Amino acid sequence: MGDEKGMEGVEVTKMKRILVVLFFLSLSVSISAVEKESVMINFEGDKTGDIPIGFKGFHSGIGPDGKWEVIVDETAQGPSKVLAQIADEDLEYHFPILIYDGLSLSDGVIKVSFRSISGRRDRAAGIIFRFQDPDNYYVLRANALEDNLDLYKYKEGKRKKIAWKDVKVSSREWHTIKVECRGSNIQGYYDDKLLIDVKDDTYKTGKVGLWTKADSVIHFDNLLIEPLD
Ligand SMILES: [Ca+2]
Repeated sequence: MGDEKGMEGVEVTKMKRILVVLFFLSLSVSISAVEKESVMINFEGDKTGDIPIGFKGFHSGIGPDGKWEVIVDETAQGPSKVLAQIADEDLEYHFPILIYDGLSLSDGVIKVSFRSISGRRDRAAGIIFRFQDPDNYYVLRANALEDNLDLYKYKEGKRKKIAWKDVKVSSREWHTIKVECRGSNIQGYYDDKLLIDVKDDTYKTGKVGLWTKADSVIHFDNLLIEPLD
């Protein structure tokens, strides 16, 4: 009897181990599936007037969240729905943010098309990456009033410029910005031209999103999020 009980105990322990292994296997499969999937968001399936599905609004600095909604822009390439940030708060240290809630990214490529519509203080369009919270993240942004591409780090709500390059950024025309990050290497592209190439290891992973500044009214389209191995 004693032996039988012992055997049962061994069997139960084995079964538990198998279940634990299966659990962690399924966990690692689902995590890698999320991290390795490329996402292209063109907003065509979203409802005009709404925040696109899967996104969440925040802000850095002072003032309210931005006002983000899907609108029709006849100048967009191909299909014509785009994402617009239409609030035009006349505040200096104010940064509307819209985060894609679907995945966290460590190494990857993030690219978006944008068009600066208006803004007297700023006409700035940015890609947020390795987002921890609205006070801690990186942003690569182009500004059509300043004609430059800058990379900033936000840490505990304070903004620090890490790298920058002067480049002509016209208003009301479509352009692209792109981030490529691998470990501490961060590269910034404007219209597919490499302009920023630096190292920073403050943040290693985090969510991805879009960013504007002050009274910038910006249209965004074709947000690509591509994890790298
Ligand atoms: Ca579109």
